[in-house]
Amino acid sequence: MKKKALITGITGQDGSYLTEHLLELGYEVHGLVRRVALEDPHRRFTRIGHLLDKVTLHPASLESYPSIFHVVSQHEFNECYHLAAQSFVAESFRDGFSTMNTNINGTHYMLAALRELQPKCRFYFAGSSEMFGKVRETPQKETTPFHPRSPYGISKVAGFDLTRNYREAYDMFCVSGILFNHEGPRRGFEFVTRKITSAVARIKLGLANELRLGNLEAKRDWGHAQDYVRAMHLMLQQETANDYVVATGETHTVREFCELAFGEAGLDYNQFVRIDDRYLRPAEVDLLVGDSSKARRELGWQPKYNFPQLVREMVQSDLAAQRQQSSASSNR
Ligand code: NDP
Ligand code: GDR
Repeated sequence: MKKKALITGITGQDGSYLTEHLLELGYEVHGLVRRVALEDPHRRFTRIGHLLDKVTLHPASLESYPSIFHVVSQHEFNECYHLAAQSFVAESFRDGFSTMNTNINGTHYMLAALRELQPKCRFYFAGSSEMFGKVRETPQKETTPFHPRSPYGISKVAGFDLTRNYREAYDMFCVSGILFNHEGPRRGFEFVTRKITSAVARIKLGLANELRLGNLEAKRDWGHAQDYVRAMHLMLQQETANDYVVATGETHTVREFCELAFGEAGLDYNQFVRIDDRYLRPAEVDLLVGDSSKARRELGWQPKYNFPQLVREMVQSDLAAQRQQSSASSNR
């Protein structure tokens, strides 16, 4: 019997890589998507366009319990990966209310529907290193206290607590991955890594002459999303439910990312990067670096990509895409 997985946030970066991974493992994959996405597939399904004939999509809204309940009542799922969220930290400062609503209530609705209809379904919650925020120790591990610094971080702490509470109160297999930043060519353009690599491509091809950024000294532990979705799957294959930090253990500044990314295209970032206060955050997370030894020991997980490989892949992918776009528009 094929295992059935339900992925919320299947149209996002992680959802698309996780779908590929689960299909390779022989899973039947279902995705929960917004109804508007089904109505506008060319724009909304850019990351899963190549997978559409291999997955089953269900329209639902994270803001509506009945719509989630309906999807969960349609099939018997073995595993549920709850990845959908308003995931952009800066946006959560602009609209903390909708971030909280989507991220906290959406998670609660998923858990409540599973408890009611399929308590045996294993549940993965997409926790985040943003929960550590103003870090109390370095590196951060599963036992490090949380101190979130944004509405987004607060919403993820609430999701983490809900997940743990369903595990303890109802004996359900519910786990949280505490994942540090993970990137790749499918990363959204608003996040700093993709903002940098897409700008490098435009600058290299003479389509732009500067890149405006905020805090260049923030330090992040950046891994590759393809490596991180493997850890999500492994967490749901364990005998007992447990939470795990997933990280590379290396930290780099945004400045270092710029230096490497511009360097990959033969450019000097100093000539193009400008500081713009609009991109500074009211409260910043200065330093993140994770200790993932528990995941490495218990899950047998380790990343395949290192930092320079990640940056190179993102820059080369954006250069190729930009060249293709430029030649397509010059042929018109
Ligand atoms: P993305 O922003 O790429 O994807 C977010 C997904 O959530 C999209 O599929 C989006 O759908 C969906 N979504 C957002 N709001 C709603 C809503 N109201 N109703 C239904 N669906 C919604 O995020 P990532 O793939 O990078 O991250 C996946 C998860 O992991 C998120 O929960 C994120 O917070 C968390 N995380 C990510 C990390 C990272 O570095 N990438 C690190 C740690 C945690 P649509 O396409 O329709 O907008
Ligand atoms: P983050 O990712 O907030 O860590 O959340 P992001 O790439 O947005 O920011 C990383 C760091 O870069 C600094 N920065 C800028 N960021 C953006 N977006 N744009 C800029 O112009 C800019 N200039 C400097 C930021 O201040 C920050 O310090 C990501 C998301 O994927 C979350 O969903 C996830 O939970 C965490 O990673 C782990």
